[in-house]
Amino acid sequence: MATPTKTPAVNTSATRVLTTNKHLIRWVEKMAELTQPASIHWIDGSEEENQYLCDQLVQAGTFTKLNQTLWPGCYYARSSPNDVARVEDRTFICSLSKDSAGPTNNWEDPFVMRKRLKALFRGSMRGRTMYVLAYSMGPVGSPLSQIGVQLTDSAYAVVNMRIMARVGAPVLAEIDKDIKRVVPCMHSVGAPLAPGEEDVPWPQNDTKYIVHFPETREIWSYGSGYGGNALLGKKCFALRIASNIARDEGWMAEHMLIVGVESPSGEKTYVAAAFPSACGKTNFAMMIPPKAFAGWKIWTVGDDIAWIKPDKSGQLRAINPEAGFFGVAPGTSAKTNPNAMATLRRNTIFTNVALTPEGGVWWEGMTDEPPAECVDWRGERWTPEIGRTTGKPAAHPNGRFTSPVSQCPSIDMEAWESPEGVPISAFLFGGRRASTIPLVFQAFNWSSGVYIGATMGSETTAAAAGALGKVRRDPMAMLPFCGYHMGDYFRHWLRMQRNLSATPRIFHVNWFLKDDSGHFLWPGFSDNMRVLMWIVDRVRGRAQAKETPIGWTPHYEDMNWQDLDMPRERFDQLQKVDRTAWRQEVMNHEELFLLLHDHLPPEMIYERELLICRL
Ligand code: TSX
Ligand code: MN
Repeated sequence: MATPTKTPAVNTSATRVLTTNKHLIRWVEKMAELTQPASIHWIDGSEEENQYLCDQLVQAGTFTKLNQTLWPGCYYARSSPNDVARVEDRTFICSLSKDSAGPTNNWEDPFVMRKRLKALFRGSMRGRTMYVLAYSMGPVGSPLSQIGVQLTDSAYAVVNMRIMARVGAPVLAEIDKDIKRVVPCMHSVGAPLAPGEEDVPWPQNDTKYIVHFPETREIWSYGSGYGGNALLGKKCFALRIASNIARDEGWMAEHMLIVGVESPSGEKTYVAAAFPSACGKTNFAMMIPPKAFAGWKIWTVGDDIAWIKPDKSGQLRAINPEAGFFGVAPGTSAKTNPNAMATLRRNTIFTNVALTPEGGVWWEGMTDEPPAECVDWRGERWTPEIGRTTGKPAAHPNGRFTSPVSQCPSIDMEAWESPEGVPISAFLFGGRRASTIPLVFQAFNWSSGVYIGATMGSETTAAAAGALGKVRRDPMAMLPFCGYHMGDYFRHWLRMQRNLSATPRIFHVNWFLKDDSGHFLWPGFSDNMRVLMWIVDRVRGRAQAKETPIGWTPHYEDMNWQDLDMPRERFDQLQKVDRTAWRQEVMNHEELFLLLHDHLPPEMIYERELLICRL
């Protein structure tokens, strides 16, 4: 199955200090004194070093090398069943005052938390190597980029971070220039090894803490080796800490994908979009237009996070701070997302999916036919029959692939690493809503658009989450990721307009409307291009629109229906604004506003009143 691994070469970079920055060296020494690692390894980011770490992970049983003919450069990992997702109830924003964290974040007094963390981290790396991982979120040297240094006892975190961010020597060189503040990130899986004690494939601790200190710009993560808990550049830095930096410095750290829409004449329009989870964000970011759109192209810049800043002329420009995709595997297929499937064919780390007998991977939705037999994400034998009788999936629903952005066929080669970022012409908000919210509508102006983003929500799909089909508000898809009070976050959005010469147009989309018998009204996927084209035409001042109480909506005639059976009646149903349903909708907005009332900008109240009047 897996090809035998070579004995790792001597790890020459271990214990070699790769910086001249005295503050960094002193901090690393201090943290080593606290956590007591057996050795320290400064990550240089080289190919040889990565191979050495992957070999180590194979030896430790964390990684299985996949069949290198079918899956070149790919590895497979299974986590502990107790460490499969972000832990929101263990995630803290430790600002000096509870008030600045807001009611939607967990808060603890920073002095109390620091004491607790010190106790947890004391000796937590015993018997392990502490890796010093310098990383840049955004292209190295870009004025929009930020630097972090993660100290971690997880080689799994290091090799994943090497895909997700720019790491090692070039970043250390940037640190040595001493021009940018560095965000210190402490990470321990919390599983020290006694002398002679044998390691487990997935070390972790049942006690978990994901802690952010917004004022001192620090991250401390304990007990988990998984995804957003352990790859600290992603949700912890690029969203929770960066949202604080962005508010202070007048830019935006958003949970948004970025795509470029190219017309047949070569005109490129960039849009950024925020969707809650389970809305197909990565699919949208890599969308292939239908045949009817000959000459149109979607270029991927990012699938998860956007850092957006006004340039000197007052135009918003965005970068993708990441260098990889950490995508949900189940549901990803040649049908739903061919570009993702092409991206993950090589140099990819798969976590918590199923392992096939030929040394490949599989997950629910990848193919119509499941493999006759495989090993599931728990390491147990799985057959379609076992799946049917036990109801257990082969892959964990949150199973992931970690793949380099550069391997995506739709990657915007010209622009995705441009240090100045791409110009943003439109913001899209979206949600999964079976009724009430039309396929697409455009906000009247910036503040009504902020209101639309602030009140967006999605219907829950997971029966396990309780109330199936209940709308859960997720403002700008930032509820779990805003590192400060959500009310202040809306205020920051409203304030941003003052520094802009041309404000991006704001739209809301909903691919998930259903008819009375529960069938989807909109085909979705590639056909979303039809909506995107109207959006681009609106931005460019080319398309007409109809005024409704909630915003501007497309005329049937202004959309391209070639190769799609879309009767006018069906379109009317997709674009219907039901005043009765909307009055109920606005009532539900109040619930969120009451929660945030003491920091809610008055504009949000005014926008709600205006909407009620129009309804
Ligand atoms: O990702 C999705 N997108 C965005 C694609 C660019 N999904 C997948 C679910 C989210 C994880 C969608 N599902 C989309 C969508 O636009 N739309 C739907 C709903 C849907 C599902 C199946 C069909 C149609 C719509 N199938 C047929 O019509 C045959
Ligand atoms: Mn995300």
